Amino acid sequence: VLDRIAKEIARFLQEEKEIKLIIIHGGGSFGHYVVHEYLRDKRELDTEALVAIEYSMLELSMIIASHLINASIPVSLVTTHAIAGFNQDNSLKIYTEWIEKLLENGIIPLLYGDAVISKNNIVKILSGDTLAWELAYKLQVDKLLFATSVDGVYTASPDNPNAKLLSEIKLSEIARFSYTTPSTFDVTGGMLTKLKEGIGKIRPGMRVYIFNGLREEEIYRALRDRPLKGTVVIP
Ligand code: IP8
Repeated sequence: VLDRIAKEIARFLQEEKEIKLIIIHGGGSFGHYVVHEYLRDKRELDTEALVAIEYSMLELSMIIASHLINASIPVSLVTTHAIAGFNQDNSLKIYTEWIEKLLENGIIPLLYGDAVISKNNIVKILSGDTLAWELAYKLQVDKLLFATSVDGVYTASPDNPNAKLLSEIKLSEIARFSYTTPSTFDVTGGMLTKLKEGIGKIRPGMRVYIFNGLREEEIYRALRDRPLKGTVVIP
């Protein structure tokens, strides 16, 4: 899957040489499981957990970076915990200066959801989704793409046979969605986080799509603004 995704991104970049792109990935089968184990055994995330989670996420990111680099995508792996953390009031602080420098030089920053330290010395999990919305807001991007393992946002859990795929969703209306995540191991809240974190961060005119990255060509099509299926997110 990673090789196919890398090829789709590489194809788009070949066609759009001037485009500025940031890639962010989530915890997948790495970070979430480590967090889950620490919370199960110790009920809290301590410094030992921080070290283990950060290391596990870095391992995943190295794997992802290697697939992207093999497809000739000029990626610079930016360790999230070194440039981001939470303020005392729970707002997110990201040092974006070097990300912007990379973009200016045609390099694609690769970041990821991570364990970070907050101003009040608490270890916290920063979801890749939260990071994506914050960066999109700070850097005033015109497009934000969420490649997931389902076709988009449904009216209920996609496992539910009555669930309907929404072609569009207004962030102001998400309160009526009750499901959170199809997996007990997803410690950051799945689809609802992707949407909730956009409140106050989405700008009018910004194109935001949630679509299925497991479907062949869909990432390429989304980069081209025409995913086959999916949900368009609007304010
Ligand atoms: O999968 C979570 O990132 P996400 C990262 O984007 C960790 O929510 C460390 C579980």
